[in-house]
This record gives sequence, structure tokens and C-alpha cells, in this order.
Amino acid sequence: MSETEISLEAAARAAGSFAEPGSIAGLAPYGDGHINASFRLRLRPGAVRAAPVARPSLPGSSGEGPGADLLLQRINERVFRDPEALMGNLLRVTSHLRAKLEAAGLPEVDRRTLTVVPALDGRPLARDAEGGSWRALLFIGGARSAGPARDPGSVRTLGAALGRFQALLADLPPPRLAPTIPRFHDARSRLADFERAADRDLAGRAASVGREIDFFLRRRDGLGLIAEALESGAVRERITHNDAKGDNLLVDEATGEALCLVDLDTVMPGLAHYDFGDMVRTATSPTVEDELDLAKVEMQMPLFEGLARGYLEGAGSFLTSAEKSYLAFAGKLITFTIGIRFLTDFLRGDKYFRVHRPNHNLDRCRTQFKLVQSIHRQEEAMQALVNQI
Ligand code: GN1
Ligand code: MG
Repeated sequence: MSETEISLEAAARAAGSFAEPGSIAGLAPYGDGHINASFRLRLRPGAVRAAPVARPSLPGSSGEGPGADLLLQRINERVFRDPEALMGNLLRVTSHLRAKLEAAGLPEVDRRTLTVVPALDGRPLARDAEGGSWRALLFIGGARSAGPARDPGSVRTLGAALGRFQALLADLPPPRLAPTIPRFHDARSRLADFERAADRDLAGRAASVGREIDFFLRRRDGLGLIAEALESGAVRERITHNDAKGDNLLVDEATGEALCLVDLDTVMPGLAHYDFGDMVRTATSPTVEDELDLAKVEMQMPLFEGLARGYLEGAGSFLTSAEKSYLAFAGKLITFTIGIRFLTDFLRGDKYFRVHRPNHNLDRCRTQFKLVQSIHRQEEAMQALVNQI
């Protein structure tokens, strides 16, 4: 069953694992992610008192004031094969962030990091009758998604938030986090999947996209550049977000201040470049990911400059000069990698990314394809700019 088909009734049953009967004031689908199914669960004041284990102190849990809202999510297990490991990562990462933000004396820490709210039985996950895994997070109020950034100032804010996030997690104590999706941003492995999908041609679509297939195959050389730097020890593994984009940054509704990075399911060991590259992909062209007018898709240098300045500011001193030397290339690499993921999914018959129209994955792929060309043309100037900061 696709995650789009997770019904409100199923969510209402799952809600009963996180809140006492009678305490639920409302439930509605939430957000537009491609992967998990999300619902906003509104609770009456005092609703979340009854847990047998320690829960975070929730606004309204004293029985006064507004009830706390939860973000109730069914984890897509076709994508995240080990939800227990995923929640283990999430608990470690969010506790570490919370401790650091508290130590820095920041106000309203509940709005600056995600908070896992365990089920009433104290476990981080609840299983439904079909075996589906559900979890709840504290809903962050008074905030909105930063969305696709359109001006150098907001791109800079995004870059700084991401750089700070990586820096705060740079000293997470061992053990290593579990890779929630193995080889997630590994370009060589994504290319191998793509070639298999083109060969098998399960949806009978390969003949119609010969041009796009060629585009990617012609550019396959050099894809392993940063991975090789990792293998040789020139750059090191970090803890990275892996879905770094404005949609995943919450900013304060009133002030626009960056609050919290969300969508932490892919936080795992990675390269700093994965996040920087994904921000280049999503924030340096003033277009959406599935833009149909390809003439508008261009990497714009003022947006890149805002991003690079923000990111390096936020990252502070943890990034090495070897890591910095691949930042412009990273934009091209991640755009390429996600482009082939869209085309692979198109070739397989749209099994992974949620689509809203025929050829949606193909449109998304073509947008990435155009952006790869645009970044390629400007790559030297982009890196020169990074080197000057
Ligand atoms: C998926 O669903 P969303 O938007 O959070 C995908 C990302 C892609 C993105 C493209 C786990 O993220 O890698 O960049 O779609 N996440 C996963 O829109 O595959
Ligand atoms: Mg995501």
C-alpha cells in the first residue's frame, strides 16, 4: 500500500496509542512529504499526562493553557527498513541537540529541536494491527516551513541553520549512527540502480526517454570524486541531515528566525557535501523541483553566495579545507544523483516518489538535468567564491 493511501481512520486508531481516549481534539493530514504519512493530532489540555515513563514536559500538560499538538507519522517501511534503528538514531540526535541548545542558554528549546513523544506504553514506536510503525513528535507551533528560498538573505539563513546543525552533531559520542537508508547519496550506487532499471524497463518507458538516459550515462565519469576522497582519508565522515532544503527548516512565523530542522529520518553518517549539495540543488535556482519551463532553471550566483556564506558561518571551524574544496562540485553531484533517482523511479513505474501528475518524475528529472548543466558551467566561479570566504 502506498503511503498516500494511509487513511484518517488508520491514523485515528494509531492516535489511541499516543493519547488517552477522549483527549483527542482533532486529527488532520499534514504536510506534503513524498515518503511518510503525517497527521496533526490536536490534544486537549492535560491530555498527555498518563505516560508511565518520562516524557518531555509538554505545553499544556499541566492541564492549563492550550493542549499540546503532536505530529503523528506512519513510517514508510518500504523506504526505512528498520524503524527501530531509525528511532534509536532520532532519540540520540535530538537528545544531543537538546543538551547543546540548553547548555548554550537558548530560549524555547522545544521549538529548536524535534522532540520524540513516546507512546503511552513508553515505547518510541507503536505498531498498528497491520504491522505499521507509528511515532509522534511534539508539534512546533507558531512556525512555518522556510520553503524554497528566493533571495540571498533567506538562503543564507538556510545555509547557516544547516551548517550549525552539522556542527552541533560533530561531537555526537559513539557508537556510529545506523545508516537508515544505506548508500542514500552514493552516486555510484544510484547510477548502478538506474542502469538496472533502464535495462529491465519494467514500465516500458525506456524508449521514450532515450535522451535523458544518455544525458546521465555521458556524465558518469567523476561521480565517485568525493567518495574516493573519503576512501583515501582526505575527507571524513560526518553526521548529516541528508534532506537539506528550505522545506525542512522551520522558521518563526512572526520573526522569520530559523528555529528547527525537521525531517530527521535520514540523519545518519554521511559527507558534509551531501547537505551542502542538496541546498545548492534546492535553493540556488528560483524555480521549483518540478519546474516545467526549463529556461527558468538556472543556478544563480547571488543565491549561491548567500548559501555559501551562511553555511560556512554556521559550520564554524569543524569543516576542513579539503572538505571546502569540494563544495561547488557537491552541488552538481547531488543534483545529478537526485536526477537519476527521479528517472529511475519513472522507469520503474513511479514506485517511490509520490507523483501528482503523469510524467511527474520525468519532469522532476529534467529539471535536475537542466540544473546540472547550469552548475557545471559556473562550477569554477562557484568554487572560487567559496575559497574567498
Ligand atoms: C524525498 O519526501 P521528502 O520531500 O522529504 C527524498 C529526498 C529527495 C526528495 C525530493 C527519504 O524527500 O531524498 O530529495 O524527496 N527522501 C527520501 O523531492 O528518499
Ligand atoms: Mg525528507
